[in-house]
Amino acid sequence: MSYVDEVIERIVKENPNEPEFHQAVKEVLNSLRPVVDANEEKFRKDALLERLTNPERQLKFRVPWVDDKGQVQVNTGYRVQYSSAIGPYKGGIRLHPSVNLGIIKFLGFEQIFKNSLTGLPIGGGKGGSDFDPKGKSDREVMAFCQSFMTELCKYIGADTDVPAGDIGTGAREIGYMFGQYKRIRGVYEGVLTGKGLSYGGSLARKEATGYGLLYIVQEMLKSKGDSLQGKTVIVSGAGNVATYAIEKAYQLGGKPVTCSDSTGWVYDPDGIDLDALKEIKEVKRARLTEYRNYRPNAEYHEGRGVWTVKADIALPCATQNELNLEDAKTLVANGTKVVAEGANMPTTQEATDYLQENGIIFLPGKAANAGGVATSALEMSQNSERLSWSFEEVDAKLQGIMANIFHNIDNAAKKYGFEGNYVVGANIAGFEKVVDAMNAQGIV
Ligand code: NDP
Ligand code: 2IT
Repeated sequence: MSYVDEVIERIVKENPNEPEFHQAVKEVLNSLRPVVDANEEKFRKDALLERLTNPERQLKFRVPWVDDKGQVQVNTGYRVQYSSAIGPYKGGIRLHPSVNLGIIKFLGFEQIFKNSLTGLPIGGGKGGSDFDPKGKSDREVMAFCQSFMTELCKYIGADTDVPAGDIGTGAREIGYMFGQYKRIRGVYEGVLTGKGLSYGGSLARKEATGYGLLYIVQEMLKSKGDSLQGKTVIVSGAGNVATYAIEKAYQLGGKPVTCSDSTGWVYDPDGIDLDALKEIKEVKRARLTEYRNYRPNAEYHEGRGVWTVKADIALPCATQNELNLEDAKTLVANGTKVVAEGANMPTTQEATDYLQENGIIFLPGKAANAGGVATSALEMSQNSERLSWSFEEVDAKLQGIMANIFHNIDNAAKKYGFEGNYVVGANIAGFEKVVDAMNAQGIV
């Protein structure tokens, strides 16, 4: 049996009931075959893939807090410190009822390669909790965040592990967590990114993931003599990534016509009303059902259905496995040309295969959504030098980083004979730097 198959089999056996983790490991290791097969003897002897796929450390802890009725609630907190081969652990904190260890491991594993692709010195990690911020008062969210950080603060720091936002964790949650870290540890340092601008945050971090997604799509189109001008874009999600993907799609001449949340989706043939979306989601924290109060001509549908709308470009920006084989068939039948992942692993493996087999250009999340974490690393740099850069400066760096990522994954795919396969290109390009650092640092 090949080394890759052996390690995949072992991962599945040793980590039962973690399907998303298996999915992420299989996707990465399967595309690393050309590199691993060429170095099989050395990699096997060094147990390189076992070390790569086993987190350096996994933390799981109790998070008790008191709700507004005086009832004590108990959630579970996680932080998986996956790989510090190329820098301090770096990755977001997800707050969603679906969070479990397998979800955090899949996200942490992806993060290793994504962070490597940014070209910046950041290792891979991820954290979260099954806490659901939806419908909670500000005081309840603060109570949870303070309790979560009271435990987590023992294990993180500006030079060791730097968490950030993800699903359910935005500026409000980062603020409460930062305050508690500072109070307990007594240090004012860049231990979290995505901070507010008044206490060490970076301009353009809020926009960075969505903007970066459109920058890489633009760079890819440019390489084919095309552009976003006049392109219809379908977007899922209505959170941080989706909102700023929609904003940048407009700025680059595209027309985004959909968005969605976990209850339903909107099709606005005139183009999504960005101000309405921001007011509904960022200010009111409300449901998309409200969208028709702003735009009576738009359609609102319960359930899922964004991928049924005919468009040139599809941007899944909500959550894992939200675009399945049926959706992929619909996209192909509708003549969609590009799928670029704003979310982490939003496309199932079967759907990814179908899209690629049918000539759709597919940009995987670890490349396409890397603009967020890249800008987090820029926030760390600003915190270290105790300076703040202008929006234009950060945005220009972000554009450069996304263009570089595109060319790196494009070149890696070509080098190994998989031209145009950006899944293979991203996994190999991300892996090469990590493996080089691992080899240099000995058996650790
Ligand atoms: P937000 O919490 O801001 O928004 C998430 C959006 O997705 C919401 O509209 C939410 O709807 C929807 N959603 C979440 N879970 C589900 C679900 N199970 N079913 C249907 N809809 C769902 O998160 P972000 O925008 O920050 O994150 C979106 C994706 O992008 C995630 O995969 C995240 O890991 C990834 N990502 C985020 C980065 C960042 O910088 N924030 C960076 C790189 C990747 P509802 O509100 O109804 O739950
Ligand atoms: O998935 C991701 O890259 C993020 N949620 C952002 C991580 C970060 O450290 O900014």
